[in-house]
Amino acid sequence: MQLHETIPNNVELAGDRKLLRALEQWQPSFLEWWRQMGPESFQSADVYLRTAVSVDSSGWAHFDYVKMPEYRWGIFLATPEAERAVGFGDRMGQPVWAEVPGEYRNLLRRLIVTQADTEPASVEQQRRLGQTAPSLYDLRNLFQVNVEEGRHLWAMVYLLHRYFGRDGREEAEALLARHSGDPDRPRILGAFNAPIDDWLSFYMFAMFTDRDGKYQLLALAESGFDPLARTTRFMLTEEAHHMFVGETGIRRIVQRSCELTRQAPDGDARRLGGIDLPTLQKYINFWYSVSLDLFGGEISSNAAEYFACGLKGRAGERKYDDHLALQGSYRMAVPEDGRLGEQDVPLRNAMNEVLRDAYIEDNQRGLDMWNKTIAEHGIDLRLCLPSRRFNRRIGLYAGLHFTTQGEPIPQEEFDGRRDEWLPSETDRAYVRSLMRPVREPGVMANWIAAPTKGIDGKPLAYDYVRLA
Ligand code: BYC
Repeated sequence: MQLHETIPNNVELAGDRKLLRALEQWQPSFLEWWRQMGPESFQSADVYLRTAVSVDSSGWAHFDYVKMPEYRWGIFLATPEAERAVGFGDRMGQPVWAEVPGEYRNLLRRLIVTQADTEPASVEQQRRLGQTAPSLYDLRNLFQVNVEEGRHLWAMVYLLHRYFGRDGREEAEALLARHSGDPDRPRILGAFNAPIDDWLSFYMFAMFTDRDGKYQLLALAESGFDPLARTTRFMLTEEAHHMFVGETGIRRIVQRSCELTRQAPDGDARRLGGIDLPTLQKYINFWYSVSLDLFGGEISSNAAEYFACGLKGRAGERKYDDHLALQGSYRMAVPEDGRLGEQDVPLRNAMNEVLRDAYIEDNQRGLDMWNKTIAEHGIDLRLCLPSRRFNRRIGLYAGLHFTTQGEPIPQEEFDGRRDEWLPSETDRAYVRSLMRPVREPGVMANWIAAPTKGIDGKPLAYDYVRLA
């Protein structure tokens, strides 16, 4: 079968011989990468997966059993908007670009490569998790997320091959040559080099890191480079499921943790094999802070340039009144000699921070849901998001030390209290010790509650993964 028949697409692949040839050359490398770096041990299992076969409402969620290497990684762009114009920045009101404007070629390539790099990175980070899935339902969700990240890689590689010529082809190869955590050729952004070797980290990643993905994609969905805007718009429909997996995964752990806390004679869920709420808080502190780093520096001339050129906007640009952002400023806390002062930063240079604000607000909604579950069990503790200054590696607060409340403290104090705030080796070892596979349909590991319903209207006790 020819590539354009196996790759469902709405980009007229069959009629574009040059593109078809380029993708036909890249596909074997991709499949080789998937076999080497994708989910370990489950390549021949039949997985009940959702595949997008078109962008309309009947085609974007087609469910069936599929072996992962045979997944149909489609290339889809959202339906074009007639007479779309650049919605922000110095080119505001001009027609959007159907091809890459020569003067923005490098900037655009960099944005697309950074986005693209995260997709295979996450598959690499999660490759061993299948061995310890807490249920068949969760195992299937992991694989759904993995194949969709693979599809997102295809989406970005399509843009590189179609619009960036030889440079694009080289970048597409390089995407398969960098690897998460590789000391010589690591992935580009920090959080994508952190190992994910337990399911608590996986749900945290899907909650906090995938949500960075949502906000970066929302910002790119505003792009004046129309193929990028349309590609990311369609990716967002899939991203929602990844965050659902994270948010509900943690909610289920919280629920089980509360049940076990109530049952344990001394109120410690660990005694009954659960994950206690204080440990959950530490994992939140870690994954939230590394995900905040993914938005880049608070003050960024790169972000100002992306905005000025109409390449990357704000999430939901339409809800703002001023799309030029030349007048306003953003007041932020800036460290000065061990204290925090305030600085007014020109709005365009604060675009990373504006996007981070929208992200933080969205996370808080998820925490409110988890806290509702805790309150329903009559437990006083509440989970919270630490300060945006806590544990940062990128931007104004990098290299400095703050409490989870955001107060500056000396390094010695931080080092002394580190294990109070972030998962200690003992915490990690404990969480890892709980990771044992459960493969009987409908049964859950002891440390996580059952979800409220199955997938695609199927019962919970369904064979979501048929092991070969
Ligand atoms: N780690 O001006 P600055 C997703 C670099 S997740 C390492 O502060 P800028 C997904 C930066 O490259 C979404 N380096 O920020 C989720 C620059 O380097 P150079 C991914 C970092 O440029 C789960 C320097 O520091 N999408 O989709 O505005 C599963 C100064 O940068 C980091 C995107 O990222 C970091 N955390 O960068 C699967 C969208 N942060 O050039 C998928 C595309 C910054 O000076 N990328 N640096 O050497 C962008 O929009 C921007 O590049 C950034 C911010 C958001 C990364």
